[in-house]
Amino acid sequence: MVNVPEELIAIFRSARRVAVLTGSGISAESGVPTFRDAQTGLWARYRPEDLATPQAFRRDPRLVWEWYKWRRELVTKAKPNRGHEALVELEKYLAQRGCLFALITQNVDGLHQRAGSQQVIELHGNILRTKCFDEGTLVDKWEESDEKIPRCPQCGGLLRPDVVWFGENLPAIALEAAWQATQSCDIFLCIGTSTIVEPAASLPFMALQYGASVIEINLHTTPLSTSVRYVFRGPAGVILPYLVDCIL
Ligand code: BJW
Repeated sequence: MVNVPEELIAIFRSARRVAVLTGSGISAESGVPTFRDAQTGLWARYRPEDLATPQAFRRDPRLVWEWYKWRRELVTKAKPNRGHEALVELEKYLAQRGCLFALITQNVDGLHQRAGSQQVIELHGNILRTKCFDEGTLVDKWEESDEKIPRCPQCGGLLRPDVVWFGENLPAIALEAAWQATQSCDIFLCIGTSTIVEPAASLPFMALQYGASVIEINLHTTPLSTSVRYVFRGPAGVILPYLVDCIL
């Protein structure tokens, strides 16, 4: 089934710093929809400009709130899968050897943390956190209501999910940490992302420029595929556990 070259196993065993970038594909086997997959992706049914921009929220906050409420419930019920778990095993193995590990994720579902990953950098926020649309302050306690969109207890502004919409800057600290990990790693694993959405999409290319061995795990070809030496075609929930078993 999966052929893991001996040289790749050797690269992992001698690595000092490993960085991983994940996208929605790693959570697909937990039942969380991706964005751009034909048929099953969220953007096959909804238009990003209607739901995932600040302008969309200003135009129709109820529509956006309802959509995120549906997704929040879906994510809350989802469980981490074998792909998430394999990354926890990899992090433990590397920690035992004194290696640095960073798990950079574009996902907002928190499944890496729920699986047990420790060093998670969330580039696009977290759907389970809520913040004030006007001031950006995180709000812990608010009441869900069918009639009204919850409001900020401090300023009365509308609340929104703490995720990064198109046209918004990524959290500066997370992005800086992602660049740092990418530029200093020996191995960069790119898992379940279409590598289309910037600035995350540039990270594997940056890793290549800085001399890392870059590995892609994806069901399909992406703009990254032709640039990297190690490509594994298949579900992350199958490939990752196998790869990690070979390394351990
Ligand atoms: C499997 C699998 C299995 C399936 N196993 N694999 C430079 C050039 C052009 C445009 C821009 C640019 N710089 C910035 C932009 C604009 C924009 C952008 O990138 N647009 C592109 C669409 C072109 N970027 C932004 O606006 C970002 N902000 C920014 O850059 O600020 C500065 C700035 C502002 C304005 C102008 C210029 C600069 C913000 C981006 C925010 C992205 N937000 C979202 C929504 C998050 C909240 C929410 O969840 O609702 O983030 S969009 C969505 O896409 C989500 C994801 O994190 C992100 C990436 O998607 P991902 O994870 O890759 O999913 P898919 O569906 O695309 O791919 C899934 C993959 O998995 C596929 O390849 C499958 O084959 C695979 N797969 N099952 C393994 N079992």
